[in-house]
Amino acid sequence: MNSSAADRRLSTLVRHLVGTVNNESSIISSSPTSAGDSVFANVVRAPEDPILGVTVAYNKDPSPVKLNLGVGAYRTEEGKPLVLNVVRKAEQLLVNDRSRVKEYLPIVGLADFNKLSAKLLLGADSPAIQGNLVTTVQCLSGTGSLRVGAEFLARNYHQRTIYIPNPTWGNHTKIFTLAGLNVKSYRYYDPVTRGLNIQGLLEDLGSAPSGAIVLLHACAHNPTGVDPTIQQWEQIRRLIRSKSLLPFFDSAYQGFASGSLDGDAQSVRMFVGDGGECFIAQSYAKNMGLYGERVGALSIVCRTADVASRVESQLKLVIRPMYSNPPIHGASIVATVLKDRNLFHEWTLELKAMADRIITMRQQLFDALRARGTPGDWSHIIKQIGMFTFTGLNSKQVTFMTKEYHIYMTSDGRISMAGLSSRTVPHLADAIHAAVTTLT
Ligand code: PLA
Repeated sequence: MNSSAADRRLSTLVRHLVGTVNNESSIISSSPTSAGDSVFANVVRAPEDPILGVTVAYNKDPSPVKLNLGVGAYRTEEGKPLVLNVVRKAEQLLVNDRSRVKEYLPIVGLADFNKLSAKLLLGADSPAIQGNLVTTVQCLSGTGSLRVGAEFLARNYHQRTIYIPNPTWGNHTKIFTLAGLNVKSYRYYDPVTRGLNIQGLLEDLGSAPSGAIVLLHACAHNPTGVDPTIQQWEQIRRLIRSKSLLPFFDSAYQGFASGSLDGDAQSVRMFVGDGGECFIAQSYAKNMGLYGERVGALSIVCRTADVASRVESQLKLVIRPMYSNPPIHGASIVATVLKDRNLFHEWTLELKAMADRIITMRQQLFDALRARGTPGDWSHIIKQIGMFTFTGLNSKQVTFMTKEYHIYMTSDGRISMAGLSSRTVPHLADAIHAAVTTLT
């Protein structure tokens, strides 16, 4: 890194830290105030994470009717976490294979996993894969893939501005800022229509500086559940290419939105299909239920095989001092499922069942609000896509629902539909009805 890049990185880091603590002096003062005090006596308590902190609050609540719709984690109709059958089978195969060892993986991770992940994302017949234009490295789930990609860009790309949608997953700003990028936003969601603000999006990206990076949600936009149509994706693609912007996809929900792995990869494939460069961060947290295994991949599609291999050599320089090499177990599960025809087929069925259950929950919640005559148009609940509904409830209403009904959700009014079940829909509908009719 040259010295101006290092300076920039340091100053973004300081800005970030100052933003997360209340008292600027606390980050520099390390001397004890009196004998016996901790050298950390001045450390200020940081706020809980806006998403994962919801689970912390939920865990403390003794109420038997409490419901956690904060974090996007799939639950069964019985409200229990789900380990997919194919995952159990794959793990059994791994355990039974005595030839398997626990040696370090290479810096870029498990080779089979990387190849199969690129195929899953770009399609088995992808010319980019066949031409060796894609470098794929195993990373720590979606978050780690985004971070590695961003650090690579901060070191190796001429433009350090990244445009993210407004709103977006809360961690995006922090990931990119701490990697050394300048974060700006583009208009995405229109609260009035509860749909995509395509005009605003095209205007904002149209006035972005040439070469700027653009973060796109591949499908099931978090938190809004609003995705561009295929025609709109085509408009976005043309604009991005005509301005030489660099697309960086966050693919955290492939298969989870529509139930079809290929269907949910269409946006990414449109961009890769035109031969231009493209970054994709992939996560198996949701679609294979491997949340805590931290399995994901970063793929970078380049214009030539030679560039792709040089890019990979630089990715290794990013990864090695960060965590050296990735964990072996989760990636082995994924590779086992993806390379076996029967397991793969079984996975697609289990994935479809999860996606379908979420869609059923949307319908049930919509019907329950209609039955209660809850004021407002709730059709967005059935129109939105993926794991979340962006309800439109304000933070006061959210606080009310948590206090009075023990329903936990993020303060922006996002609810995880995957955390609902037929049993809990009436309770949620009662809470929304009460919140809307008593508070505006
Ligand atoms: N990208 C998006 C758009 C996400 O919604 C999430 C997870 C990730 C990346 C990262 O997932 P991973 O690192 O676990 O692969 N978002 C969750 C969880 C589901 C979280 O906030 O960490 C959410 O509740 O929004």
